[in-house]
Amino acid sequence: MPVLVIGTGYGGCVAALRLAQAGVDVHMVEMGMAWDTPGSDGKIFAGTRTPDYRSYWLRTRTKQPLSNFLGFPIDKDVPRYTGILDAEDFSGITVYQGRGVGGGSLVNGGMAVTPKRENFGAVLPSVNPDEMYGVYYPRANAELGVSSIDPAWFDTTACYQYARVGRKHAQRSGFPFLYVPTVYDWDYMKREADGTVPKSALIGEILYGNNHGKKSLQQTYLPKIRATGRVTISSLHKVTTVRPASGGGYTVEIDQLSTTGETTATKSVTADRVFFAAGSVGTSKLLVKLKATGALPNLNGEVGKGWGDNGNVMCGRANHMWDPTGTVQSAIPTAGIDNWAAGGAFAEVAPLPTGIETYASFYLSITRNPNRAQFSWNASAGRVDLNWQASWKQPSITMAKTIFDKINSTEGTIYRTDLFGTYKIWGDHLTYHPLGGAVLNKATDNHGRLHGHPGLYVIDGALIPGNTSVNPFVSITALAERNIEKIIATDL
Ligand code: FAE
Repeated sequence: MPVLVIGTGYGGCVAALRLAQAGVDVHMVEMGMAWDTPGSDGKIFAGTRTPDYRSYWLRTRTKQPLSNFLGFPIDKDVPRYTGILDAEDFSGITVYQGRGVGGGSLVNGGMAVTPKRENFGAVLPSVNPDEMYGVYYPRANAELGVSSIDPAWFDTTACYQYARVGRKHAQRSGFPFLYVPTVYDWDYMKREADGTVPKSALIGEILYGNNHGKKSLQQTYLPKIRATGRVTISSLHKVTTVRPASGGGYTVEIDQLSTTGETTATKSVTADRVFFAAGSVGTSKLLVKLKATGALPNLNGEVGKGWGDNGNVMCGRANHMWDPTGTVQSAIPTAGIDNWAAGGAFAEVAPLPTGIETYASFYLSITRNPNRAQFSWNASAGRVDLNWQASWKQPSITMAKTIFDKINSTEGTIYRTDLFGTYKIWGDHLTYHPLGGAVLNKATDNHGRLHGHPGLYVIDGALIPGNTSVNPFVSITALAERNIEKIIATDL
C-alpha cells in the first residue's frame, strides 16, 4: 500500500484528502469508532447533561471537566465502552481528546481561530508567515467552513445572554472583546432558537458530540475524502508498532478493538509511507515508544519534547442577581476577552449549559504558559509517561488573573469556588489543547519529515511547540495543508 495514515483528526484528514486527490491510495487507521450509527435513543451522540456509555473512552465513571456543581460532585458510573471523549490521565494533568473518525472535531467547541499575525512568530518560528496568512490559513478556514456570528443576532438572542454579560464586564474593565469565528452553522442555530429544527447547541450538546449544526470533519474533509474513492478507513483499529520492512517501506502492526476495548485481532500491513496523525499525545506516545524499544532507532532526541497545554485554565465568576446569564445558553462559545499582549491571556466566554439560571460567568483561558513537558518510555510499566507537574499551571493562573481580578474588582464580584471541587477556584488540572511532542524543525524537518527514517511524517498537533495563542485546530489544519503540499510536490 502506498500510504498509511494513523488517526483521522485534522492532520490525518488533510493528509488523506490531498494525497488521494493527487492519485495516491490511502489507508486511514482510527482507534475510535465511526460515529455514524444511532443508539437506541435514535441519536448518534449523548447529551452533555446526560452522559452514557457513548461518552467516555474506556472508563467506568465519567470524568467531567466541570466535576462539581454547587459543591456537589456530578460524575456518575457508565459502562466501559469505546466512547467519544478520552480523559487521559498523566501524573500532573488530564488531557481531553476526541476518539473516533473525525478525532477532536467530534467533541470540540468549534471555535475556529486564526492567531493574530503578530503572534505567529512564537507559534511556529520556522514557518514563513506570508505563505500561512496568504495561502494556508485561508485554505483551512474555507475547507473547515468557518464563519462568524451575525452581530445583530448576537445582540438580541436569549442564547448568548451569557456572552453579552461577558462583553459588558470585559468592556467596563477596559478589555478588548472579540467575536470568535466558529464552525457551527449559524442559520441552523437561528432555527434552533425559532424552534423549527431539532436542537443541538441550544440543548447544550458539545462535549460528547453534536447531533446537528456543528460542521465537524464528518461534514467537511471526510465526505471529500470518501468521494475520491481512494481512501479506506478502518475504525476501532489501533496502531501499536511501526518499523522498517525488509523490502523497503514500513510494517505497521494494528490491534482491532471491540467496543469494550479488548483486542479481537492483530493485523500487520506494509506501507511505503506512514503519516503520524494520532494527535499530539497519540503521535508522541507512539514515537517515544518506538524509538526507545528499537523499532525506529534513528529518530532523533527531540522526539517526545516540547509538549505544552496551550496554557489552558478555567474559572467561573459569581455575578450579581441583576446580571443573569440565562437558562438557555448556546454550547458554542463565540466571544473572547483579549489581554494577550498585556497579560498573556485570551479568555473565551464559555457557556454553563445547565438549563437553569446560575448567575455565573464561566471562562476558558488560553495563556502564554512557558512550561514544556517531555514524554518518556517507562520500560518497567510498559507505558509512556509525561513529566508535566500540577504546579506548572501557576503561570496560567497568574495570567488569567490579569483579566478576572480586574473584572471582579470593577464589578464587585467574586470567583465561583464550587465548579472544580469544594472551594477550588481554578480548573488547573486539565487541558483540551495538547500540542507538541514531535516539534516541527526539531524532531522533523521544516515540513514534518521525521529525521532518521525516510518515508515517515508527522502531520498533526504534535508539530506545534506547545502554544498557539488561540484555540489550535485552524493552525493544525493550515500547517498540515502547507506541509502536505510540499510533500506531494517533492516526495511522491
Ligand atoms: P486529533 O484531532 O486528536 O486526532 C487524532 C486521532 O488519532 C484521534 O481520532 C485518535 O483517536 C486517533 N489515534 C490516536 N492514537 C491512535 C493509534 N495508536 N492508532 C489509531 N488511531 C489513533 O489530532 N480546538 C479548537 O481549535 N477550538 C475549540 O473550540 C476546541 N475545543 C475543544 C474542546 C474539547 C473538549 C477538546 C477535547 C478539544 C478541543 N479543541 C479545540 C482541540 C482540538 O480538537 C484539537 O487541537 C485537535 O482535534 C487536534 O487535531 P489533531 O489532528 O492533532
